[in-house]
Amino acid sequence: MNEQAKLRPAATQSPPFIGFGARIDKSPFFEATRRWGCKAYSVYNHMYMPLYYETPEADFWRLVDHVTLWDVGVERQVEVAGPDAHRFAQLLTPRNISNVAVGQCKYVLLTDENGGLINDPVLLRVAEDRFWFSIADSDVLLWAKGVALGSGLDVQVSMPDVAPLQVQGPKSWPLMRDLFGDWIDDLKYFWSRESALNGIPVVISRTGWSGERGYEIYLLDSSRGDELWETIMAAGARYEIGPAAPSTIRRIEAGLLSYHGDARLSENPFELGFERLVDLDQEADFVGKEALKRIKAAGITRKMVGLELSGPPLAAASENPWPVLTTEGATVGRMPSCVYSPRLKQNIGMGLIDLAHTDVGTPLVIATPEGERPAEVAALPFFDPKKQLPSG
Ligand code: THG
Repeated sequence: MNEQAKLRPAATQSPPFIGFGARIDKSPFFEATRRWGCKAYSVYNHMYMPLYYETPEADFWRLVDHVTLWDVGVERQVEVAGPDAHRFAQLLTPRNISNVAVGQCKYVLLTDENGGLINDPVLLRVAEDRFWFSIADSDVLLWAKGVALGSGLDVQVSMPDVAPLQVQGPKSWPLMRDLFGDWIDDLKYFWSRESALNGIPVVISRTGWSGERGYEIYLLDSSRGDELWETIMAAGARYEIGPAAPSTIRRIEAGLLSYHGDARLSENPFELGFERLVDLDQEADFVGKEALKRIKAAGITRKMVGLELSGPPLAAASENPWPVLTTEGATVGRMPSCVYSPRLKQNIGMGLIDLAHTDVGTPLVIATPEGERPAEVAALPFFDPKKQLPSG
């Protein structure tokens, strides 16, 4: 380190750039996101993912009051097709998917042989013998290919050229009706349907990562990304649409898991409060079944909880998980996700804490980069506890 750098603490230096290059892929909407003023990107599934446009807070208000358009081309589809597709899809997940109808979607977990979390995708049954795992940030294509090789089942595992957009916010409903027709009124939460917009082939699902009412539009012809984006923006002008991205504020309010940040292979579904996504009594086998039976019988030792931090808005984002301590100073967990909610006027977070300290109301201390902050265990989600906004 040179002398000048030593004099300046890291926090006061402007953050370094991450290079753009051929090793990281661009979605069919990438040029549109640049044109519409995306100010920061992250990397997710080996692709650039927009983070925000105006400010994270302004984008949040537009999401909860109006409607926003997100480039989530990073949600790759791992397709499982062939005569044994249904059996193989079941082999990959602890959730019982025996009754999933064509057109239906399910939030599912994928686990490894130890019951550790591989991914938490949305599953779409796009045809009788064709399933899409719409994945979070881990290499499910390679995992699924490996499991398929050893399974002896007749399936093809691939990653088709499909790029989703999310249209999220209360006004997504009238906007989607204007774009696609009255049948949008009948599309139920976690159902999907094939459609087209000016001849652009798409799949529509009523899903999303916002805790608000919303839809996803999966583009099937990647040469027409720009056209699709601009058509939606033009139709959305009367609803005050704006470009945005997965909102950290809104998803922590909703208690939605961010894979790899909040949990990864080292965590199991029970620690994450996902009992409802695990069916140990089903007849079918799935990867991790025996391990999850053992974990359930032995009981978990730590749990994901909500945390409310007192004090003024925190400036620092949780670049690294912050240590969570008891009021006596013993480390009892970590908090990977934390944000200031301008609606709740509170710093809120999610963390994995030793079980003895997870009752709602338990006082704790968070060691933030800005100093120690008193905190309290809170129930998840922080907002809309019955999840009526997305499903209503
Ligand atoms: N849509 C699609 N693919 C995705 C996401 C998405 N892939 C990446 C990431 N998001 C996957 N993770 C999630 C996490 C939560 C939800 C969806 C995807 C979700 N949860 C609801 C909840 O917790 O209230 C509903 C859960 C349930 O059905 O029980 O929607 O957003 N295509």
